[in-house]
Amino acid sequence: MELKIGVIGTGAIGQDHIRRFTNKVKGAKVVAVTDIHVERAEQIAQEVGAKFVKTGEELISLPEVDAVVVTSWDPTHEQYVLEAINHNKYVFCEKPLSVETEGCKRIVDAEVKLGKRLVQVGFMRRYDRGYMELKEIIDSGKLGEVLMLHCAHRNVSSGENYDTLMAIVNSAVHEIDVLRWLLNEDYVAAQVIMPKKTSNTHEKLHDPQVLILETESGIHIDVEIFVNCKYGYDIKCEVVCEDGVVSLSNPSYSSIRTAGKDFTGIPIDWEQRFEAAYEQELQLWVDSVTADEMNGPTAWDGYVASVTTTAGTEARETGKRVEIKIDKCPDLYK
Ligand code: NAI
Ligand code: ISE
Repeated sequence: MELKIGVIGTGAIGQDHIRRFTNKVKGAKVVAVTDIHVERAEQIAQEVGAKFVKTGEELISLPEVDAVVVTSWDPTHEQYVLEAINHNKYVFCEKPLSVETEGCKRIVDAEVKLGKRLVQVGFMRRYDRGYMELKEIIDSGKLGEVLMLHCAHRNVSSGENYDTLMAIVNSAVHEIDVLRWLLNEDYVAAQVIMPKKTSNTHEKLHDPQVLILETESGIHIDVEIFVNCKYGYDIKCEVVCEDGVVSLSNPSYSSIRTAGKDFTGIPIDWEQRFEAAYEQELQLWVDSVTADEMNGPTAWDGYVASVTTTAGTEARETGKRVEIKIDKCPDLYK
């Protein structure tokens, strides 16, 4: 039996996910879509044999929709996730879970009240082969204790609407989630350093930035966020341990040697870099919904990410080290 999915938001990643559900993921079918950009959504609905409906609320209430995917703009996520929980339906929500920490908390509280996990947040890096290999090596203990992580999140360029706030809230949020998962530890403090600003940016964006995080056991993490690096989409993570160093592998691209030089391809954007991870993320989500047991990034992970990005923002604004205070984790998420 196929899982019948309704998608809210048929923009860039919404279309990508619909394509994955239609062509790659097994055991699922998109049966309904909605977007405030009606014409495009109607066309996409027609292409995949789905129904177009006018609102997210209507889509969630359709009896034929078994599970919901939220890929609309950030400020709309919370309302649709809460609505899906009200309808007792599984919901996959792209990051962020909510634009407010209090909003993430409302979602956590709704799940706790229901006594069941229905929400998965789109932190796809946990499904990337490179990060999974890092986790396996760290967990094996063969390199001893982890001491430091040096990371980079570089994008080719950012649009005019991408501002200083977004470097941490929109981009580094992926490192914030995946590194916590990798280390199996929460963060206790954040700091932000603002290096010399590139001339390839605009007035509203200070680029690059460096986010520094400390974990419960004292591990130091630095994340360079440089969203106008010009040359490619480059994600780095070097884990320094007591008995060795392990670095994140990237998907392999063929290299061309010519005229005394060696050229190796690199991805140009996150869709290319994490294509396999997105596919695996959605396949495992469909499998877990079908099995009636969630096992991906939870609403609690969405809440912790939000607390951390908020602390990062305060650290940037004040120039100070800001403590990260996370509520007690409810049993539902342990
Ligand atoms: P987009 O702007 O291309 O698409 C968003 C779509 O949502 C638009 O078509 C817009 O008309 C629609 N929309 C807005 N409000 C709506 C509402 N109330 N009901 C129905 N549709 C509505 O943006 P993009 O890049 O596709 O991002 C969507 C979400 O996915 C964002 O929250 C973003 O943070 C997240 N994202 C996650 C990525 C990841 O790597 N996991 C990568 C890119 C985006
Ligand atoms: C974007 O919103 C994403 O989620 C991408 O994964 C990230 O790499 C990029 O920096 C963000 O702007």
